Amino acid sequence: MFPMSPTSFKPANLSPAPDYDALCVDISAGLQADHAWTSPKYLYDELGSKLFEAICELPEYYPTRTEAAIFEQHGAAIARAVGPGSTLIDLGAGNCAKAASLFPLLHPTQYVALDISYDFLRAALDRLQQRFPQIAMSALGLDFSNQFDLPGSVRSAQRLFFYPGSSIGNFAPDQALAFLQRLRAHSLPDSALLIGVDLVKDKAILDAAYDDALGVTAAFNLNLLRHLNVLLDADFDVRQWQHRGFFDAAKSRIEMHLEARSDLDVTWRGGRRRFARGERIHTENSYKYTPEAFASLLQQAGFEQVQAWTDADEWYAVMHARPLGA
Ligand code: AVI
Repeated sequence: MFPMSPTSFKPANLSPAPDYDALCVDISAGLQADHAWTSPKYLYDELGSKLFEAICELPEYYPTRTEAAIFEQHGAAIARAVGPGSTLIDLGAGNCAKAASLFPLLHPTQYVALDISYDFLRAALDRLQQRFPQIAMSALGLDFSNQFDLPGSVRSAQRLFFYPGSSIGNFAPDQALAFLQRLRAHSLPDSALLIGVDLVKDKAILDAAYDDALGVTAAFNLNLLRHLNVLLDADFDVRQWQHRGFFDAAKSRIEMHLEARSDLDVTWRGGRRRFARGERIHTENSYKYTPEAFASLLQQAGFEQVQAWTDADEWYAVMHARPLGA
């Protein structure tokens, strides 16, 4: 029988008292590097997550709606590749809305939602369980971008690792390969991967998607400084910085930066730095692939039988693959 309420797994490393000293040392090192940088994970405090949801509604930001359109148009073929009764493992589930919209198409038996933000996830899953009582549900508070373990409550049968939204693009290709290899290591012969991949396209389209007319992406990027002020007790003045977001075709990636509008000094717990006018903090990369390049990355990671569905413009792909030798 399926449990009546979702089960949970909250690992020790997500206790309510994170190691702030280690975090400060980590962020300080990036801010003091020759080319200052921060991890994109700091874009997502509470306001940052809301701003990202707003980005997904923008006319310029095509990935969200294009991925949804691919599921709409090729749903039957995707459902055939997946097969009913899967253990749907949602990597970076957030509010679980994307996976939930696919339940009527994919008919999973178990839904396992993973997200670093456990409390948010727990609340979303409780609501979802009411709507889909026939699906067994578990919430896992895990940072799956690093090494992770799946608890015994996760069924081993028909594991479907679901990684939508082109989040794979926020890893550098070598990190993306390592991540896919970790998924391969958690796969059994009847497991599979269903992943959203943003494709290389015209620079003007990509530039607009990451530097929209309303300035929502600018706000999303600048909000990182507010987050650092809270995390590090820093004194960034948001008005002294501007957003830069552009496609670098040679590196096949979007780069997001924050650029100092004038010479300025910033101090934070454990560090300080003078930024010259025009100097930048590199805040995010978003890699874009050709279908062939991504299929080859999948193969290198130990996946085969790659199937891909794209929109008519070939702006985006949803890919399904099985572990090698399955
Ligand atoms: C979450 N990730 C897939 C987004 C992207 O497109 O790389 C993050 C984002 N950054 C700016 N706009 C959206």
